[in-house]
Amino acid sequence: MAAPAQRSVSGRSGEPEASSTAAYDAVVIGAGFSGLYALHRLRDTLGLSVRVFEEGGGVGGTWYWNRYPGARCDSESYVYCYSFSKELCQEWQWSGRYPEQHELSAYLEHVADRFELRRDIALNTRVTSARWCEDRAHWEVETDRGERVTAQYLLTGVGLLAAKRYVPRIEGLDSFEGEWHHTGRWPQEGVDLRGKRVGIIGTGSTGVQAIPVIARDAEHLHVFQRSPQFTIPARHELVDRAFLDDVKAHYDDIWRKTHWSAGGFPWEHNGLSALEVTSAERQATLERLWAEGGFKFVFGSYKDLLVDRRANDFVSEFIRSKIRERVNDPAVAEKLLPVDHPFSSRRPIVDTAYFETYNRDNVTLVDLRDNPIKEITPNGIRTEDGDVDLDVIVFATGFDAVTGPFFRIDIRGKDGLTLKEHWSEGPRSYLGLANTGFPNLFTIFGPGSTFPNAPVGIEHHVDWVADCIRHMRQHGADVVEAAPEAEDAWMDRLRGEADKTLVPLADSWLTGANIPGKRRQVLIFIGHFGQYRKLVDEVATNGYQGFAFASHRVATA
Ligand code: NA7
Repeated sequence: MAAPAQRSVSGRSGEPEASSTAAYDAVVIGAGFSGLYALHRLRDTLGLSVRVFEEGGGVGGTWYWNRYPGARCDSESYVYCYSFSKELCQEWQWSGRYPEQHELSAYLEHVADRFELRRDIALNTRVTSARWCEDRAHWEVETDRGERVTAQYLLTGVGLLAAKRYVPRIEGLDSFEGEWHHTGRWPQEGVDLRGKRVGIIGTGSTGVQAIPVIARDAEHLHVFQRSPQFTIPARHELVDRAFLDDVKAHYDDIWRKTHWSAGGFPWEHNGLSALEVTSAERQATLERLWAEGGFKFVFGSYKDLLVDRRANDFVSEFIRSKIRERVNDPAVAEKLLPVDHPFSSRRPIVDTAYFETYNRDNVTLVDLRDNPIKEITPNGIRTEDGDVDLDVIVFATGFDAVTGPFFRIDIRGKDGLTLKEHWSEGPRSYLGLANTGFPNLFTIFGPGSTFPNAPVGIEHHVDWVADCIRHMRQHGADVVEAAPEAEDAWMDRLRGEADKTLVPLADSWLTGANIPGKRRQVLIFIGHFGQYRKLVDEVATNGYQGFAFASHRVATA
């Protein structure tokens, strides 16, 4: 395969050469789980020349940026990792059930070293624009460091969330005399919260992880809660060295199950409806899953939990009863009960001692539904009921998900059409992988793809793209584009799948409802991951239905 015309190599330091105009087979945006695997797969198995641009000062993507206190993965370590290398699976030792941020970051750094990826990654380099050049059938990519390169293929590995944090506009923030931080851009050197009066806004997955940890250090923690949440206990302690060693002995089987499962985990629902069993049976099942902890409570539970409101009500009420048990003060417990959305209509949350934290003397819950924030003052947060003096404000307020990371880049397809214009009525895609009018652009884990345990979904996408590129090269095609009717049909299907579930009932980043003014639309394919995988794979085996291939060389001959 083609070597780059004028190679611009950046090593560990990530220093790009100024004003380089190298030509690559592929450019990959982002060096998280997606970008690292894409580089390895395209370079080392297809022989392509590849350049990866990463905004962060290290590899890791989400796990580079999210360093807030308590940051850890809520998927089990042994499946929240790559499966492509048996050797890597056997070599790497996870310390426990859910890896903390630093462990995941170390894992991805190790992957970068082990597969010699660093030499093709430019760190501290943000892609600012990517334009499709129809005449030359390639992408022209520019970075904020003045690098200009071309590539036949452009792959985005920008992630669903971390690249575009959301800080709500609250009057007076600029006047605050203490420190404030968003959890998604936590300072590298950390923040010393010992003895400080801390306020945290947001009780999503991030807030739920951060609150118990911050409470241990802070003199006092005020939690500003807008919506109460359902959470499932993590139960780290149930996985030990012996279990993780046993996983290694059975990895092939575990991956086989995981790759075709509903959520990218090695388990399936129990085949039963929550409506067809007795209440004693249901209680026993839920108690057993509750004791096991983690996402199995969702994906290893009743088959109608996520699609039938009546089945869901049993489970939602079960969790509410647990919250009442976990919180000592009944008045506080009442404020913590989620009542405005069904369990799992938002992305489920896994917690460690979250609700018990409200039993501490140094933690105060501020219920923003009764007592909204009026403004931020130099000294803290002013609510309708009065002032809360603070040294530090933590925004655990989430991200402009799915579209936000793309809109930070000026991406232009055929005839100068911007991605923003193409997505003016909400993001579109074919299979979550491709867009009409944007030839040779592949969106790894992009809008309209599934949202399973992330590395599992990412590996599938990257493998699919690599196979597609191989197919093109074998058949003399150098341009691929999704047909408009295929994209339309996929969007219809996406809406149809979402409407079968309870997801549209909740305000969350999954529906775009977390950002004021953002169009409300289910942004991903809500459905069984294994079935999605089968469907997308069948598109390929049936000759890439819905895609049009062309040969630029023939067209311009
Ligand atoms: P989320 O899940 O979007 O949660 C954001 C939280 O911030 C949530 O509790 C919001 O309340 C709260 N929020 C947002 N804006 C405000 C304002 N203006 N006032 C008060 N509270 C506000 O983000 P996370 O970072 O926790 O998790 C994102 C994903 O990362 C997660 O799904 C996992 O996939 C990992 P709301 O509930 O909207 O009322």
